[in-house]
Amino acid sequence: MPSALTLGLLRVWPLPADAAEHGPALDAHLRLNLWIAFLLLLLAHGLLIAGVLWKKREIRHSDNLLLEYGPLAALVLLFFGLGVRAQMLWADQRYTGAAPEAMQVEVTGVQFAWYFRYPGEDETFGATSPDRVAPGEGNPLGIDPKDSHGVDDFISSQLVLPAGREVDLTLHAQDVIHGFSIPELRLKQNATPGMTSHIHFTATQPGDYAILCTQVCGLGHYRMLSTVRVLPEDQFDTWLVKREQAARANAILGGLR
Ligand SMILES: [Cu+2]
Repeated sequence: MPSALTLGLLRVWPLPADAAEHGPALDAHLRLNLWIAFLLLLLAHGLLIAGVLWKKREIRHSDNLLLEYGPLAALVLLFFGLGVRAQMLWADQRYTGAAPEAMQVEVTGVQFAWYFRYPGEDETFGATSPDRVAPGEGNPLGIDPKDSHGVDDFISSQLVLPAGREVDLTLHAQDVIHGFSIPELRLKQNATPGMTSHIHFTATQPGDYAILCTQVCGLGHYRMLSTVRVLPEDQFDTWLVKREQAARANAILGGLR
């Protein structure tokens, strides 16, 4: 429903660029909600003004039950429908399950940084344990050196993703609740200590986008800022191979292989 008003509002308060496959449906639902709220506001004020100007002064209950409860029931149905639709859009990234071939990346929130772990050539994450967490010794996620799956895992301070390929993110937190949020990818999911959360999605537009923490997680919350770099698929593959080779070289140097 493009109109002078929407165009004007969008100019004052534009949505960020849409860089994910599921984004347009979410945006359309958001706009639909705003339009319905706006039209209901006009309608309600119109009725109020009309009532004050032309109708009887006394306030009394109508004998017409349909007139009294009909609009109420219609509103309940309308907002219930909008809520169900919103819940379905939300669940699409969470409860439907990612495709088996989706790329796996683990996101860990720590006061005050994000770590991104890739599973390496074996495409399987190594086991971690909290008592092995030692950022000063180069093991901020507590990867267990005895688990062979972990030998080729590598950690990046920047989230690098391919455009056009489904990604399955596994979210963890080490200390308090952090809010993983990428406005351009229309993603927001809490990372909660002791819990594993998943979101899956497909980025469409290559570019650099900000990753924010949307939970006030402590004094350094403001600097819990990272970036996601969405690359065209061939460039992503080059990056991945380079990082996997470096991880393998590290493992050989460290005597793990
Ligand atoms: Cu945080």
